[in-house]
Amino acid sequence: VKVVSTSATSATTEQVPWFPRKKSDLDSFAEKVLEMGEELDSDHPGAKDPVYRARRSEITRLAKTYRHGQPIPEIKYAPEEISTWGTVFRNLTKLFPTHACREHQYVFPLLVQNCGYGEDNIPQLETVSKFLQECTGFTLRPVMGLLSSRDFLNSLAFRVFHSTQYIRHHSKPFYTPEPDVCHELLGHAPLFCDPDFADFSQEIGLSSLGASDSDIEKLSTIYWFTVEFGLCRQENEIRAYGAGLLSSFGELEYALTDKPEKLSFDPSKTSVQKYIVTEYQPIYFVAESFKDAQTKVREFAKTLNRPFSVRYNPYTESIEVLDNK
Ligand code: NLE
Ligand code: FE2
Repeated sequence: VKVVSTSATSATTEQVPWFPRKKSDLDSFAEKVLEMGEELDSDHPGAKDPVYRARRSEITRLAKTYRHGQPIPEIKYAPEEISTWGTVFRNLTKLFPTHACREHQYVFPLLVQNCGYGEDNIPQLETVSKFLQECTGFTLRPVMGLLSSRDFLNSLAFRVFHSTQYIRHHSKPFYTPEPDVCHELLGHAPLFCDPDFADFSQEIGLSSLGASDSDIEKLSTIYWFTVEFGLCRQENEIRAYGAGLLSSFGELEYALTDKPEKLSFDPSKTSVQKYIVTEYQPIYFVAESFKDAQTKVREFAKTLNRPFSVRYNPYTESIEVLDNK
């Protein structure tokens, strides 16, 4: 890990992991992807499909050279890609009225009206990013594949969300273990339009700046069980707000049945729960309300080990480090 001094004036020089201070610092993450970027694992449904592989590397190459401030490159999706999107879109929109949280249901029609969401069209990240920016100041940034948890969470501090632009393999439309454009646009984007959810996500990001490796692990586990796979109680029913559920018509349906275990969301327990990344989750955490989850995560973040606090300055798009905790 690179280390930096948190403060030039501080008498004791605190050594903490490097973290981005301004939005353009996120450019340094562009080439550091963990997996599923250009090479596909052998058990990936697209691994033995040379046409799919070539298409993936064409799209990920654009993400690799993307830099802060540039418009996100437009992708001309092929008919087969649009048909995969169509299958996902049709099946999910059937489930949303009974399975999605109310925030998602409120925003979804706005995305249809303003951003070209529809069965026959894969919206462009650039269009959606501009819309999000008007709603909550969140923007999207193209990415090749999975970033490290630290890099991924750090970018949330800037209200930047890393999004893939390629689509899942057509042979498994109902579920993919990795993010793809369906997951980003149908799962994540609607929630980032919600001001409370945006604050909540940025809060996790701010807590992750300069955090120890073990705190990063806790925060990314919380992220996993909320932003990715969170359930919540609304009008006495359980609904999904996690993007991993809202983009998988297989898992969305399964999650609200009696098959998985459902525990109450509690950051001190949730942050240490083990999870699998390649199958439907055996355990979900249910938040009493969206606001409640937000407050609990905020309280939990205060208990983490960090000798300073941070604040985001939206005018300069940079992080201010405060010596007090
Ligand atoms: N399982 C999700 C889907 O099929 O859309 C993607 C999850 C990414 C973390
Ligand atoms: Fe995700």
